[in-house]
Amino acid sequence: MTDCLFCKIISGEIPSVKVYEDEYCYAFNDIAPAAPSHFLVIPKQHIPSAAAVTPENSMIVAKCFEAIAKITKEKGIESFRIVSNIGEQAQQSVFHLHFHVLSGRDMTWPPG
Ligand code: IU
Repeated sequence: MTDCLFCKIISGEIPSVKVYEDEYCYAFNDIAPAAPSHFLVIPKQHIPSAAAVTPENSMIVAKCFEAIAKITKEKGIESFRIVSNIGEQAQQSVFHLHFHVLSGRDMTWPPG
């Protein structure tokens, strides 16, 4: 999608600090980290949110979770939180599916 900020990050049009990349996914450090380690894992295919996952594209979501497992293992991160906000009430601000991966501090539950 030409006007999607995360599609522009994937293409390199908007700079990012890359953490990982494969055929299906791209991961980069969040510009406004909410934890000592905070990166985002996004599918290269434009999917607006987790609410738009279908039998046709769900394999890509599995690939994102494989990437999360791989990255955290390589970084030695044993405890972390995965968050995906869907819709404005849940504070989604970029409408390209993304998984926040947060770690490095004590967390609370329920989230705010
Ligand atoms: P949200 O769940 O849609 O609110 O998350 C979007 C995240 O994307 C948010 O944490 C931003 O700090 C982050 N982000 C980024 O890392 N780089 C960017 O160029 C833009 C947003 I735009």
